[in-house]
This record gives sequence, structure tokens and C-alpha cells, in this order.
Amino acid sequence: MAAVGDARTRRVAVREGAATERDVNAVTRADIIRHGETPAPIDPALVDPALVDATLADPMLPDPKLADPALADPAFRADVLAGLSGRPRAIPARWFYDRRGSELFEDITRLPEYYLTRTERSILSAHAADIASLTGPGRAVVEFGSGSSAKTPLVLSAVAPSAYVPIDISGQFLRDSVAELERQFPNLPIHPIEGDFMHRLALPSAIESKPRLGFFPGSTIGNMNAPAAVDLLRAMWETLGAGSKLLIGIDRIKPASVLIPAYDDAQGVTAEFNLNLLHRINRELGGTIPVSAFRHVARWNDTEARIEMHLEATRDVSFSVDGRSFAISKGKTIHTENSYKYGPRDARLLLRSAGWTPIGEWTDREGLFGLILAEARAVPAAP
Ligand code: AVJ
Repeated sequence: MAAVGDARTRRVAVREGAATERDVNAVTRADIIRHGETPAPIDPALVDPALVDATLADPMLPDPKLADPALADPAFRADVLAGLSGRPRAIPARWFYDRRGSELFEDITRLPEYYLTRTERSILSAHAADIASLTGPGRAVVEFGSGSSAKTPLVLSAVAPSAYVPIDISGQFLRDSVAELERQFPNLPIHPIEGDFMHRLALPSAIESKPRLGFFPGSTIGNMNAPAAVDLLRAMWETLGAGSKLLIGIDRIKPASVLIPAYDDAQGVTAEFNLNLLHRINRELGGTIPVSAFRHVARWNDTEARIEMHLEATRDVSFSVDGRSFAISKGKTIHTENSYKYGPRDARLLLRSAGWTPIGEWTDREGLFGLILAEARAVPAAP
């Protein structure tokens, strides 16, 4: 999963990026193209290299400079302040993924209750040959939110690609995963892009003449409501172009008795993942939130067909963030995540709404998770 918006990772990227402004078209192997939304406008001169290194070594270290809201990601600060002021209170799920949050998410993917990751992997490996025959060889695989690229080798070994283009907002994740993939696929040209895939991106000129296969695994699309999901799928269509294909993983609607434990596991890892957002606010925005006065809640909202995660105040609390005061009464919540689930027809309709025509679909024995291959065609005229 993409470590989206990690302020510390961004600082590192900004500092390194400042030295070498690269020509977007001058792509060499393992060069990282940066564009799209530029990471937070932090003046690199303000970033103390010692701070960056200490942060990388131990992100949990209570370095007082880290708690200086002036050094925090302005987008994080804005989302948190607006989210705590609004009713209902809500903070976007993208802010879960600081270093600690990304580690906790990796732990979640290995939980017995969290069937998504393991099921998607098994579908990918069981149907690799089938998928490959529908995509055809020689495509440039473009992965959206490549993150740690955990499922990438399965796809790359299946489809005989001509190039690999991982897109992620976190330069650190890109560097790590590219280095690993270069070892595994020494003959595959890799062209990483550091950028925000929510917007249309220019692909590297090196793959201009190649057919493309988008890869968007993990049901990340589930974090968006329908209009946002359609916008994103359309942006992918624009990025990849007509004739491209898209392999996307979408989690399915199933009984709440299976869904709830996947988001409220017995070991409490998901609770820790959710509560880490409050720790992150305290660490990076100078917050005084009494984290122990909140509990993790996972609910199935059947009307909206989504799992919701909330942080519920177990008593009346008051605290400050970035010098601003907030109060939350006992029983009230901060809504931190939606994870939409789709029936097979819903998922295909969603894709078609964005110009993607489904041409193949695979699932597991129990129908827990869906993997869909779609093609970018112009929307056909009505018959
Ligand atoms: C990364 C958005 C797919 O919704 O299942 C896991 C995030 N949140 N457990 C999901 C998540 C809590 C995950 N996605």
C-alpha cells in the first residue's frame, strides 16, 4: 500500500530533490521522475539533515523539532484542523500512513482475519496464465500507488512486460522497492514516478510506443466514494490512454460477520493502526490528545456498503492541536476511514462508468475478493 503523505518521507524527498532538478524526459534506469502535485512546499533550507537522519533511524523518537507544527506537512495540518472542526468529525484515511502506520498496515495484511491481501495474492497466482493470455505480452506495467510493491513480482512474472512504471507519492518507498525489483528482474527497464496518481500524469517517454497495463491491487479503490472512485478511474484512463488495460483488485460485499473482524482483529493491530493517527497528530502537530481516552470502532454501514472506522471518545475530552482547542463528548467519534465493498455487478458498473470495459474477472473459491481486467475503450454509443 502506498505510504501516502508521510510528512517525514516528503521532507527527505524534498531535500534530495532540491539538489537535482531532473528533466522529466531524461529517464535513465532507476531515475525517479517527479511530477504531479509537488510534495509539501517545505523550504529545503529549513530541513536540518540531522533531523532527517534521526527521523529515518527512529521515527518514534520524540524529537522536539518534530513536534514543531511549523515543520509539519501543511496539508496534514489543514486536514486535521478542518476534520476536527467539522461535524461529523472526519480525517482522511491517507494520513494513516506515516512510517509507523505503514508498518502497522503491513502487519494487518498478515492477520488471520484480514483475508484481502492473501486472497488477492492467491487469485493472482492461481490465474496468472489466464490473465497473461488476456493482457498479451510486451506491455508496460504501470502500478498506481506501488508502495512496497508486494504483489508486483506476481504480475511481472506472469505477463512478460516490456517495462515497469511504479507510481507512488513516497520517494522512499519507490527507491526501496525499485532496488529490490531490479535484483529480481535484471532485464526489465524500470521507470519510477514520484507523484500523485489521483491526477493525470505524463508517462515516461521511454514507454510512449508501448501498450500499457495498469495495475491497481489491494482494493485501494475502496477508500473512495463512488464519485471519487470514478474520477480516479477516469484519471487512470487518461494517464494510460485508449487501448490500455487495467488489472484492479476490488473487495466484495460479504456478511458483516466476516467483514467486521477483518477491521477489528483479535490482536488489536487494526485498533493500533487507527489510534496511531492520534499519536501522529500529537507527534507532528504538537497535539495534546489523550489517546487512551479513545477506542477503535469498526462498523458495517449496509446502506452505503462500506466498513467505517472511527475513533470514539470513551469520556469527555478536551485537547489542543497546533494551538487550537477542541472538545469531544463521550460517545462521539472521529470518522477515520471508509472501505467500500462491491458486488460483482457493482464493480463492473463502476469500471464502465469511467470508460473501462471489463474483459476478465477472477475470484477465490469463496468469492471473497474480485480481480478484474478491463480495457480502455471509448464509451460505445447506445444501440
Ligand atoms: C488499504 C484501503 C485497502 O480498506 O482494507 C485495512 C486499509 N484499514 N485495515 C482496507 C485498511 C484498516 C485497506 N486499504
